[in-house]
Amino acid sequence: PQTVYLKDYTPPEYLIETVELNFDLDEQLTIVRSSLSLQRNPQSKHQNLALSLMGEELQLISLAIDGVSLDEDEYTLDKESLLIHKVPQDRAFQLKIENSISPAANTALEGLYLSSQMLCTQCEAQGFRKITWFLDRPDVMSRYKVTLSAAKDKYPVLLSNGNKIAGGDIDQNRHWVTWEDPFAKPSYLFALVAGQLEAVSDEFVTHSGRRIELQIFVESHNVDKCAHAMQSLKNAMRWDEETYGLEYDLDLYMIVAVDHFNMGAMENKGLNIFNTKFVLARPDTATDSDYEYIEGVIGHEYFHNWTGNRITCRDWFQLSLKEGFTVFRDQQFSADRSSKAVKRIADVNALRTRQFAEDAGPLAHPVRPEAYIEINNFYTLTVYEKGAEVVRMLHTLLGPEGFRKGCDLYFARHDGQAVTCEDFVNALETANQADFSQFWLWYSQAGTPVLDVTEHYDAANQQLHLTIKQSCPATPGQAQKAPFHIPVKLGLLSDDGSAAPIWFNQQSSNEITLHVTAAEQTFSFANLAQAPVVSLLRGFSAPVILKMERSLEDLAFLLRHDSDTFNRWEAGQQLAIKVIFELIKNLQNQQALQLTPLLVDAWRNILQDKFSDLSYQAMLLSLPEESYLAGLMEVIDVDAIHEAREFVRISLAKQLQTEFQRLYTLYHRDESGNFQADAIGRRRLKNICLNYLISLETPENYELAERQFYSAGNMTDQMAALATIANSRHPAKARSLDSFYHQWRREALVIDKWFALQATSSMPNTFATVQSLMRHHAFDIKTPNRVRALIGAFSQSNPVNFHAKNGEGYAFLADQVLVLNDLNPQIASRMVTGLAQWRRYDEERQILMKQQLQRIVSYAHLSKDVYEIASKSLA
Ligand code: BAL
Ligand code: ZN
Repeated sequence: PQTVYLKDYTPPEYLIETVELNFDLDEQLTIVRSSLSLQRNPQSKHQNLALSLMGEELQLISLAIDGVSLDEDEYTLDKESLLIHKVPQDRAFQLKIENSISPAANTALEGLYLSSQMLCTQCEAQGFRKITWFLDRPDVMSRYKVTLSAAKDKYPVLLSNGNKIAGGDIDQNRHWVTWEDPFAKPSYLFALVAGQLEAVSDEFVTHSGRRIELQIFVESHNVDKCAHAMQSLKNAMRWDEETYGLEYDLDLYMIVAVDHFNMGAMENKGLNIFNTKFVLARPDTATDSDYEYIEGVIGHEYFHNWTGNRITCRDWFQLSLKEGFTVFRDQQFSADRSSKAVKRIADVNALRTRQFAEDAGPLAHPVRPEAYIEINNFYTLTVYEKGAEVVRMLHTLLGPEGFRKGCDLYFARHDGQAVTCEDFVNALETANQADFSQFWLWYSQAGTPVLDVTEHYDAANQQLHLTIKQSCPATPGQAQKAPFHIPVKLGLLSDDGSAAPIWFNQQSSNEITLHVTAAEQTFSFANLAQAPVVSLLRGFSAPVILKMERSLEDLAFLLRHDSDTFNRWEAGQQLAIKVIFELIKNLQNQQALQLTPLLVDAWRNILQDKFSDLSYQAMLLSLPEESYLAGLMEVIDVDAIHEAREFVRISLAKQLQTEFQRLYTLYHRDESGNFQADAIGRRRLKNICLNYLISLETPENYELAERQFYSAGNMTDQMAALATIANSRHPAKARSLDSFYHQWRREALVIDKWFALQATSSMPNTFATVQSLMRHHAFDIKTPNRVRALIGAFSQSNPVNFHAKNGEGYAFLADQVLVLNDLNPQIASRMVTGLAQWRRYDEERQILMKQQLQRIVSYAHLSKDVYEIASKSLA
């Protein structure tokens, strides 16, 4: 397969001003008639008389230029393109293409496909070329007019981008609708939907008084699960006006929920298509976290209307231009809508557990990559989540007003254009007279920077000196790294826990941002009569690994007193990590385990302190996840990690049982349907208490879980109880799982949870369960959500069982990857990542994982998607 390089970018040779598409829709055979008004791009340097269009898996019916049909010798057709040998150079011309496609045969879910009984599209990144031949690249922006015709009974609802301008009956059985989108857009934002759908409608009045019609389309049995998505959309529209001054531009905003979707959702202009997972919610079917994700994703796709659609990417290397920025915007939105502290911790937790692993492995790449084989493989945690952290740092460096000024200039300068990450950073620089030339390295250098910090207190001069050394490990293709510009937020604590004034450069404040720019720098702080306790990297002000020797006592002190909510939580995590790693050492040396009273005291304090934000209190009580601990180990020992962490969980439960029970009883009440932050907090706190309590494996705690499971009126409580049961030796485990399945067998999204719960159980017989679930009649390998719930959850979120020493987990995953490869390459390549980190394990596991990767690479019909991930993992 060929590699595409950023350095080879050239402007398009032709532009397409307008596109008229006519679809004769049918699930077996759809006819597409496309009429393109083309002309040579004055910016193009080529003198080619030919026109090359992208197209895959299409059947050509006819071709004509300005009404004259083309003969077969006037064009060349191959698997990926249509080359018309000669087209007019000095004037605009009309190219008409007629072709057919087969939606029902499309299992890759790119282009036009069938999901349940509905026809829908997914065109990002390069799906449009599976609909018709086109200049399928984001820097070709055109105005679209789309006519859909279909059978009335099967497809009563016909949707596309923009505004509906006409429609009618063709005959008794077929009808048609025409849509027009007044805004020029790249082909990846095209969408159509046809099906038996019901609309849930509402409206939004914009800041300038325009009335926008809002519609969420779902299958009829889901009409009762749209209220939260609709409210989230209205919240997002208001928030973007208030925070960024951005107003919606069309008169209609539509969202369609589909069962089969490779991604979470898609921001098609005026017609978002969503995975049902991020739309549907009812208190009894969706957890509190589901509600939060839905609001976040609805916001994300809405925010794309400006950051992605009005201003789009010049080429796919610039993906983070729209994704990093839009993730940052959705994070800000969710933080404003819920608890800022909890949202930040959740985002950092996800970043450190998953993106840091990507950045440290064979698939590491810069936020703005320079080469790819298959662009679908670059919808990564690095492009999205690290990209968002990079935008967050720009926000920190400029402050909220400066950042907003920069964004205003970006929108004013580039509206209607396809631009680069440089254009974005340049707008922020110009508006603020800032210099981000060194900061730019965050876009171009891969790998997670490491900060090694040492402190020295000089009692005689009452000064504290902090020496910060930065380094960044080599990543594929980048052996050496230049120093980054890293904003490091700092606070100092006096020994009574209050803030010690920070005297820096003759000025005093309670918190400052240090600019770390050199390989080694020392910062000095004056007027400190006593050595303060340092609180560094507050709010996780940069996506770096902080290394600083700290005593358990200092960490416990910060956990009690730090006024920065992120660092307070982080101190508890660091404390638990230190303790767990000591225990891992003991396990590896076959020594007896003992839990230090210091951790018990720290956790007791959290349990006994008063918190206004109970979700935050629950987070403080959570132990670091096994996958995060794994990332910190030189050679990952999955069994020791699991055993040590379990030992801590059980020991804390034993020693603090009364406290856990007290809080459980205090907050266990039926508040189903109440999604206020305080009710969510009560559920979170109670459920983490339950999680500790059930580890004791006593009949009364087992009963507590079972009672909660059967009496719960909301999915958060039911799921939390079932999760503890499934992850234990609870005698009623099989009965509870069966009962749950029968209760929810008609709700696909709940059944996904049922699959995932069993696939992630750390109990010893899980692999056999996974195998039998693969044969369960509710399992369907053609449904991405189900694949992620079973195969994805097992291989990516069940370290002890997936990494079983006999290699059965690895062989199983490779088997499934090869099956998926032939059906849906995008999903297949996502599953390969379970094997990518093979170098991090012991030698025996390395050999077994590598064997499976080699087996995958040698498969005869390997897709580009899977080939790229598997071969890079082996390299
Ligand atoms: N653009 C692909 C889906 C998303 O990031 O919104
Ligand atoms: Zn996005």
